[in-house]
Amino acid sequence: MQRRKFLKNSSALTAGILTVPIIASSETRKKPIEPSKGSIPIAICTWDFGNATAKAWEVMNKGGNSLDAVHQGVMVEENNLDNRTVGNGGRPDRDGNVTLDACIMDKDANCGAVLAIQNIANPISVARKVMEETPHVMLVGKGAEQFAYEQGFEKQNLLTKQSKKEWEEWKKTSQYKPIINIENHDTIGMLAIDKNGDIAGACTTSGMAYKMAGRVGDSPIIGAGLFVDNEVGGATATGVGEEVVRTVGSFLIVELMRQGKSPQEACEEGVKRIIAKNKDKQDFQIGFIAINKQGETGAYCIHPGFTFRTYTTEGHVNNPSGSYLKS
Ligand code: SD4
Repeated sequence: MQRRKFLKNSSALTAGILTVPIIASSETRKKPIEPSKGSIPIAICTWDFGNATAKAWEVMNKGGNSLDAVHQGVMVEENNLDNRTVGNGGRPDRDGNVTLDACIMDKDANCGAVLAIQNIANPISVARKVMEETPHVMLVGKGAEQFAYEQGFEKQNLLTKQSKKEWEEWKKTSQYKPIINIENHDTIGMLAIDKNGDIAGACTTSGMAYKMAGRVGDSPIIGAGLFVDNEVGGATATGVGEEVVRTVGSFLIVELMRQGKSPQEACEEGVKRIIAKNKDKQDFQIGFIAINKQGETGAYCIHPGFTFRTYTTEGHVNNPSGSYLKS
């Protein structure tokens, strides 16, 4: 598909009006953009979740801030029943329960998270309520669910027919084996910078398919699955969460950017730290994306196949990430 070109209109930008393509391009770049050109405003997310970045862009185009953009952006995938790795329709744990993890962080380091919440289709909205309506950062399990009902969220059965059928099939062998890029995991992590230059991030997932009951990965853990520092930038992760938690991956990447690394260099270093702790075992995928205050982006993963979406005034593109292993 022909790449759409969008001219930057600086007067429109100052007036808060962005040039937005009506239809999102589904172009996939051939090569990672490296080093990326800075561009503000911007929305980026893990994997090819173009409808989510399009939503985030639309929100900012209507004058919304980066927090609203990432919130509403990732909700698109939470509501997508065909996405069996996020939100409603997500794959269950090994007991057949869909348990969801999500977190959100704003420009002032306010943050909220829900861990292993059940029966609520939009955990990111509950995470935002935790951030805005409670003195806490994290609510887990039954407590998170109870809080959601108090806030007016509806109880919903999140196990779709298709997910149930697949889970019943899985039970015949009960083999717990993440398949690289195929995935039984495809978390959406999103970062955005609005026209004021403020950064926010959100991350939401159903976690590893057929995980042990009660298992939580990196995605709702501030610093691991997501981190934002409005002075520096933001980072978010996808893949086998245990490995991201062990290196506090997203915080590490933001700190590396604070020390002067580009988003690309910082993501590469983040992956290398994980590799260094797994010298004999590389049969798992991790992907990081990052953004700095100038709107430059970076991404890196272990195995080829990870992509990330960027939406700027230049266009809406699915970008292949560079990878530590080459095949
Ligand atoms: C987890 N990091 O629960 C998540 C899964 C994931 O792409 O990222 N999938 O460990």
